[in-house]
Amino acid sequence: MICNFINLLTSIIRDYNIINLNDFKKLVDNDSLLITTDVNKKYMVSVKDYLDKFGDVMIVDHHQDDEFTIPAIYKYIDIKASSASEIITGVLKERDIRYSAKLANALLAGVILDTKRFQKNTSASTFKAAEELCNNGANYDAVNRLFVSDFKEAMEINSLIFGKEEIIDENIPEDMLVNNTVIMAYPQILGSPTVSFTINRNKPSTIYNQITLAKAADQMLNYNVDASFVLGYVCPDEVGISARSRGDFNVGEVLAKLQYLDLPQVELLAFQPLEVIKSGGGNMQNAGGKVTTTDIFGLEDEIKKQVEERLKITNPVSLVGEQEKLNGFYKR
Ligand SMILES: [Mn+2]
Repeated sequence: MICNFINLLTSIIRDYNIINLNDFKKLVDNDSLLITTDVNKKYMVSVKDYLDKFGDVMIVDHHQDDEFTIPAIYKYIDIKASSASEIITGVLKERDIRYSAKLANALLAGVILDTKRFQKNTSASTFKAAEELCNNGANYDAVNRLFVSDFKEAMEINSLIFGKEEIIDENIPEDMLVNNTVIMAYPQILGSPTVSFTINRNKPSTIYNQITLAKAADQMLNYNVDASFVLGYVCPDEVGISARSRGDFNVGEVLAKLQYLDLPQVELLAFQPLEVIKSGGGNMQNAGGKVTTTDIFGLEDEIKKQVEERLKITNPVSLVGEQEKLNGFYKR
């Protein structure tokens, strides 16, 4: 998958003059225009220390702006758009700008990535953008093939999500199973949102790549959950969090709250209050963060508390519990 992407990218890059940060420092002046797309936070761009050097700044994005947004005179932010690619496709059409099939493929890849192949955050304008891109030479089948999954990575994600282990303990009257993923329902007047929480509860200290956590959170949206949170150590004393939502439940706001909390950590000294927002934040449907802590379960409790506060429910119903009685089937 990576290889296909690199091929697509290098063929696009050949059409442009790409510069590195050193060239940039020599070239930037008051006549320079910075255009950021799919990102608007100062702390997420590589030129964050040189923002005042640009004459003008333009933002084209689908992430909510906030106090960390790069100051810009030209801002085109549409948080209802599925992806920045959808917005750009609209602009290209509106302005009647011609573009190559290569670029059409790259934009379609952006739409497919952000919508999980049109499974989330997809509106009539998303389909319109896809149609437009296909009419301009994008090949849906070819772009789709860029997203085939890696088998080993799928195994890791699946064992993180579905992992369960028997605890056979003389002190516990009944043998139990520990599930990595729990699903809670929060009864409301209208409907009952469900939220999943995934941690490798059986081997909590396992180190994961943040991307694996994000893909696991993504995958949980294939099931009957409205929002998913996946936590895992990304370093021995740092927990990565990835959250996804398919609808109105704002996971970005839940994770942003973490920075204001005193987490019940084992190593309170190691906690850096701004870490969460610095390394992630997010929007309504996609959010990520990192917290310096050695207490992954304490962090999970804090996130659960935030979710309860948000949904105004203090006693959610567990649909899939952390522990379940071990039936004979699992016993060896
Ligand atoms: Mn995006």
